Amino acid sequence: MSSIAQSDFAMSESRINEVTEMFTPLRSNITFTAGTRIFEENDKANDAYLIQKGYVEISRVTANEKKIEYLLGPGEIFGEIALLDGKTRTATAVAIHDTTVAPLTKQQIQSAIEGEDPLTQLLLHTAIRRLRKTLSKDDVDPNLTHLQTVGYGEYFQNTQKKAINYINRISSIQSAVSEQKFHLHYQPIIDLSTGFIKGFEALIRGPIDNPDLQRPDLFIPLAEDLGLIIPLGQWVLETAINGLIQLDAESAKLKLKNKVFMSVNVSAKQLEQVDVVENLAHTIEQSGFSEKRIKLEITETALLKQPDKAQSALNRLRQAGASIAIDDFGTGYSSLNYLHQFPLNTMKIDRSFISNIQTDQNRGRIVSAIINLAHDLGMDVVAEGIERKRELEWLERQNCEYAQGYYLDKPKTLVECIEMLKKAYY
Ligand code: G
Ligand code: G
Ligand code: MN
Repeated sequence: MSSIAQSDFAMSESRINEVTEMFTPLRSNITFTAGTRIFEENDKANDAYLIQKGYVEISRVTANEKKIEYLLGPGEIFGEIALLDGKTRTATAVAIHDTTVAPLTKQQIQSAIEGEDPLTQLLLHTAIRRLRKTLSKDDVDPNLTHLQTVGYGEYFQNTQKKAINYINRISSIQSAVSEQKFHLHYQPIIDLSTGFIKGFEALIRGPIDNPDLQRPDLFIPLAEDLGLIIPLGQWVLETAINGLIQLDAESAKLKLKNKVFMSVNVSAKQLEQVDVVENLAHTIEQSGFSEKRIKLEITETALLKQPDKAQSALNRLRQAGASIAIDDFGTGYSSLNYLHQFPLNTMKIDRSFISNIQTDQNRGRIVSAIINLAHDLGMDVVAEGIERKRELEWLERQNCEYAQGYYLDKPKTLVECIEMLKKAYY
């Protein structure tokens, strides 16, 4: 046997430990018999513990005297302070009955904290720091100025910076939403068989007075976290409908036969609450646009989060007269299983599949297959992100109905779109 394979693939011991840790969500429970000292004051810390069964006494020694601080039972955590601040144990823990605990590793606790928003992280680290200081036996040096006492190391300073930045972003988006500072741009969607404009996608734009929130892919997720996407999404729908009314008026003047559709992006969060869906549905009904002139774009990830809720929301919106497009297809967890379960009319193939489609044969095969799949399921197809002539030419040879992208047109103001209708085709 050759040894090449082994040396090529050998991992260092520390890497193996790292990988094992990553894939071991919980270590197995440990049972301590009554009287066992689990750890002692000033020990180094490796784990915190969640008590499953039994009792643990937490004590500290001050002036040579042991003082019992707590008696902890099932469901309580101990050993978390040293684990969170990386210092030594503030107390001694002794099992006073036979006690079973689930060990929590530093990595688990850190990733739990890092999953929280920056403000929660700051609150938590601040609480731990204050607690550590309260428990500290060292007197604070009276000569320290306030500024020096809060000079807490790089990690904490980063946590502080992130929290300040987060608060500023929150207040920027809150005022932008309440003052309705947004506007919509519209990007044409072209019918590949005629070259005419078939519809537009409404895309939200700032201005938000914060350099970190200039693009919708930056401010939409924050608006979702804060629940602001609900009023914002309702405003987008109403504004896009007004846009469609004006486009129709212009089409009538120009005696254009074909009426355009309006695509509106809808976030998963807007589909979660029945009353929010009801408002959207009502707005669509009120607009009087039937024949699927309003298309709602929803990402596949949004549908899969809570499939049952999503399904009844989509049914309600279809009943109101909207058609439904699945957005960014191919980038989420493309579970093919759901495709036929939801009431979908249109598939929008993500732009990552389209770029250089002509030179990359495999990519071309995938897109062809996606187009056929969509058609078999009764959907029409929009290819997104056409940036080059050759991509458009390739798509024209496929049975893809519609295309959208910078090569055709960038998102533009309503006035510019009305001008575009006058030229009408490419
Ligand atoms: O152009 P663009 O940078 O606008 O959009 C970036 C992302 O933001 C896209 O994924 C798009 O779907 C999303 N987006 C744009 N406008 C809206 C909107 O009005 N509502 C929601 N929920 N998402 C939007
Ligand atoms: O996720 P959604 O499909 O809604 O996003 C549309 C986004 O794609 C918008 O941000 C829009 O500005 C952008 N977009 C539209 N056409 C093109 C294109 O040809 N190339 C690139 N890179 N982005 C595009
Ligand atoms: Mn979209």
